[in-house]
Amino acid sequence: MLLLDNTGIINEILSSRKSRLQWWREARYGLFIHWGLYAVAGGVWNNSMIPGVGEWIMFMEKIPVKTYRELAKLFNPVEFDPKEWARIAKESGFKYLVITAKHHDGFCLFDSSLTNYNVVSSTPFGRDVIKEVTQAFKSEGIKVGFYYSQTLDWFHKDALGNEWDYDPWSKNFRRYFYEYSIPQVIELIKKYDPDIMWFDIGCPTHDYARDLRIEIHKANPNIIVNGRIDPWTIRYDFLISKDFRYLCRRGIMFGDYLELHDNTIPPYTLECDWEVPITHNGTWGWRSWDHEWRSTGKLLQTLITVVSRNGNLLINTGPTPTGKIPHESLTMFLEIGSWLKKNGESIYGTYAAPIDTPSSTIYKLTYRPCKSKEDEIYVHLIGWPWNGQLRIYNILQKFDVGEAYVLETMQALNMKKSGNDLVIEGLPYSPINRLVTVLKLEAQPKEV
Ligand code: FHN
Repeated sequence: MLLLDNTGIINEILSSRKSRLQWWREARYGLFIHWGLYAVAGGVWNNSMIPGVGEWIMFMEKIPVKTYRELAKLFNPVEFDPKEWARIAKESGFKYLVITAKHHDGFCLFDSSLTNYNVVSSTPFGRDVIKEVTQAFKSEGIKVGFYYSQTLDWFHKDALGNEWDYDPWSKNFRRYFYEYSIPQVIELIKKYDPDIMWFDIGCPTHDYARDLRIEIHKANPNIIVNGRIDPWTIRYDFLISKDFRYLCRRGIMFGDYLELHDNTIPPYTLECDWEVPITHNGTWGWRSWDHEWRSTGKLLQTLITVVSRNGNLLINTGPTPTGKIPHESLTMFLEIGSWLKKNGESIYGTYAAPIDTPSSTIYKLTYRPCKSKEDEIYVHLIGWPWNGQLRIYNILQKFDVGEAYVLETMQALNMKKSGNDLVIEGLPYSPINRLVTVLKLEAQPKEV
């Protein structure tokens, strides 16, 4: 009988996916925040810089729970201002947030009734970060998602991951999963009403993923769930095949979209809904000594490339132990926000263009099909044609192009046909936008 019940709700979950994802597909651009006790350590332990990402320091140094938990007494981010974070995110053009509610170290950034190992009960700070951040971001019209480590938990004796404090043979993962992990996810949903639940690493098997997904859907059927709820085995198959199309077909079952490997941009368009999380420097959680920041241009080109291949980009920042967004992230996110104010229509609500574009071009295309008027094709100039002419390959195979102009100035451009290519003429000898100049084409699909 249980299976029959599940079949009904699973069909409901799968059949409502497309409508649930509509806002998420339009959003295209999200802010990822990794914050917790690891920010206090900042990538340093016993006066040594610890290799590996900042939020894994407990694992890298096999720090005993009784030692690591002492960091909670030092967690007092006196500069934390969730409204400032939300204003920065709004100015930066982010449409959704994903913030760590509980990472692998098991520390909860929210007032959980299932454990005192949380920011309200165990720190001098004593404020509910998830509650305040959720209120502030929703007030700015930004959707809110919670990162939750559903499988790894180095604090909980029955969870996977901590084999330096706990005997692996004495673990009871089922007890952890069904009596702690799922109830805590439902607690987050009922207390804070997120739009996304963002899981990580994957559940050990499909059964765990199915049961978790069913409980989420029962609590709120509108919540979007990322692909890392599904078993990690699927992703490792990919590591062997290296075929992103395979991952598209097999990568998700109970997730709503495919979550690619960290910092992995597929070399071609994926036909499924997908997102890639990327770091801004070399870590997710704050590391005081990590100054290897990707440039604004690199971040923007990554955003454009990801959207041009049907994806969403989730860019991370790891706030400092005092609660500030790192200055480098603040500066570069705002620069991209300024660009998006002038060119955002070429990103939000656009898709991969159905045009066979060679990979070596100096431009990336995005596309918005329109029902009531010509379709819109956006040409993002990653490089610059120093002879004033830009050849757009194969576009005339599928479209008749009526008009072409510079998006941010509305300056009309001359064009001529060259076989199946369109040649834009009369471009100035230097880029119009110092980051990326965007051209807009009004295009009528050809009858096939
Ligand atoms: O182990 C985590 C890591 O700390 C970080 O949260 C990333 C973000 O995508 N996810 C896992 C590694 O893929």
